[in-house]
Amino acid sequence: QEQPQKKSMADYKFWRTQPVTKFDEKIDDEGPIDSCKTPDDIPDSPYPLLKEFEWDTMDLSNSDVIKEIFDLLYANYVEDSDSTFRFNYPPRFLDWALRAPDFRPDWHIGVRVAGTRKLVAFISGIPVRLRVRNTTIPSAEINFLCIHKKLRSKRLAPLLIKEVTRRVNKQGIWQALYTAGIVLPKPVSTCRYYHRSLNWTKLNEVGFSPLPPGMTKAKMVAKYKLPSITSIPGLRLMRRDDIGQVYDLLVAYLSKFELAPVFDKEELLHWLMHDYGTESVLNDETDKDRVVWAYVVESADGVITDLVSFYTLPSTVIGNPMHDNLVAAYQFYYASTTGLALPRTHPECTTLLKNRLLVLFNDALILAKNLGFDVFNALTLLDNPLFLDELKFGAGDGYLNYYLFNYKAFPIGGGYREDGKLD
Ligand code: NHW
Repeated sequence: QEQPQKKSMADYKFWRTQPVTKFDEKIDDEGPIDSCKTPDDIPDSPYPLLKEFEWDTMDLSNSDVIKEIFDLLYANYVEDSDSTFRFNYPPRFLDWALRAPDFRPDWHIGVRVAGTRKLVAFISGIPVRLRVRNTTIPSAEINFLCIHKKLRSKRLAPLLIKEVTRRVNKQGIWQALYTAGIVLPKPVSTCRYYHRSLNWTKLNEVGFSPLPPGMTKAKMVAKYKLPSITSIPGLRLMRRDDIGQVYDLLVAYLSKFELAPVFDKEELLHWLMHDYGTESVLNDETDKDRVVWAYVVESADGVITDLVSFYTLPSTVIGNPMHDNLVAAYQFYYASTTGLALPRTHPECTTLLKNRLLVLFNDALILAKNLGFDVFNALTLLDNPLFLDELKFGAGDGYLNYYLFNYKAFPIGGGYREDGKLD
């Protein structure tokens, strides 16, 4: 299935006024779109809202406030095209995603009904540094834009976007990264979702995986069967004191790619471990509230050679008599020393790395299956095209478009698109 046909710029009444790349724009050089401003050029007070609404800064250190955001997203956030599934971000996930190191409370923006204080819209930003090829750009990552279903199509989204832009600009930050399933002007990169069944029977019962013609249910279950124990010696849950080696490994691996975040060790520890392994939160792999799992491969002499991680994202199953929840593991950061010393174009590099990733991700699938996940999701990014097909991932209906705000850049391709394996 193709992405919906792009509209022309004229159709985007809001986006055509913003500093984003136009669909037909020819890019001659990479860099900011808008002329340089300073925080003093930016208004001090929020954009006016209709009088029945008011802005609120959401204090996520308060569990009641997280619960309010959870409730808004639970009923109103992203659904698939035929409204069978809706993302269901658990409160602990929101804590992890939004209270990252150096987060700014005023970038967690709510809109409330003035009289009742009911939360009806939300948008968030967190600070990130992005590397686009050789340039590192201080940016915001914008996510969780959500408007209550009853307030849709009233042009509230542009106001939320302008307000978060104002607050980010006030900090002297002029660029942002965001992703969306829909096509807006203009993606810098597009990835396709791939899904690997772990519990085919349940996926079939909720309507996610239809029975292909000529197959039986038993054959489908057999197709996706996995061993119960992992195969790589030295594979274990990451510990906080692994961060030095994991950091060096991931930086070296990500340096091959054109678009990547630039973390410091504290940020990386947050993204891979959240607060696991601290005194207050033990490192229990099976903790039912855990949001991120990171594993490393440690060789006999104590060297970490590989990293693999995934996070949990349950979806509500809408109107199904048998199941109300589908739990997906989403592939997250990974890295391997295999092939790193060779130039990336070297044919042996690809073969070695492919063989390693096949084993590493087969083990990741086993871990996720044993933790009770129903499906393992991945995008066509990093080196994924080397192993997705062989590990029985299937192409999904969804795409994820990556956007840069106020930065024009040449298109960024997938890891191994030239293999012709994508799409
Ligand atoms: S993508 C997930 C977005 N959320 C959902 O899909 C949840 C369910 N849907 C809703 O809540 C991940 C509403 O439908 C939303 C739109 C709120 C989506 N991104 O108010 P109106 C993110 O969170 C444009 C950007 O009438 P609505 C990333 C649309 O094209 N723009 O619509 C967020 C139109 O503009 P146009 C989107 O349905 C990134 C206008 O909104 C969009 O009631 C944000 C219509 O507004 C989307 N996902 O509410 C950008 N969906 O030009 C950050 C629709 O076409 C930019 N629109 O007339 C960077 C800012 C920071 C810069 C710092 C330097």
